Amino acid sequence: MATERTLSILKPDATRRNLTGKINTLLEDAGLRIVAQKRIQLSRAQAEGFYAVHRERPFFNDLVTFMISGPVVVQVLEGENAVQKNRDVMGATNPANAAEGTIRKTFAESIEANSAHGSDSLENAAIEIAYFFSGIEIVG
Ligand code: IDP
Ligand code: MG
Repeated sequence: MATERTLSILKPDATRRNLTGKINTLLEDAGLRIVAQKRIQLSRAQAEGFYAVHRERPFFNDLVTFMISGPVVVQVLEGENAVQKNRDVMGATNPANAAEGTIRKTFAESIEANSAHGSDSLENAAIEIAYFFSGIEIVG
């Protein structure tokens, strides 16, 4: 398996409840290294751009409104098989279906306010990382 990088976002429900440290501990304990991180307030246009692939989904407007309801922490995670590993640590989209010990099972409030985002493929990871970070902000 190759060393990969993936984009993670700690969502507004997580920053609001002061959970970023606890979530980072789960990520780091799984072997993922936080090689870039910043706390930002997304604009509506920025959130719409990030989630453009979901534009036709019925929950798109609600999702964007949620994602701009407070600050987020955007991160680049690095490690062996990082894309899938982060998906595993996050758990299923709906916390009701997420496995014990996962971020979403432990912390998510709902299918929408589910505490974390993780890229779903290596190709999308590269696109999503470039959306938020320049090369010199990532220190492996
Ligand atoms: P993922 O985050 O597990 O990859 P996606 O299907 O890519 O899930 O959906 C992106 C985000 O949209 C989810 O993390 C969640 O916040 C929100 N979302 C997904 N499905 C629903 C839904 O059925 N209702 C409300 N929000 C949803
Ligand atoms: Mg997704």
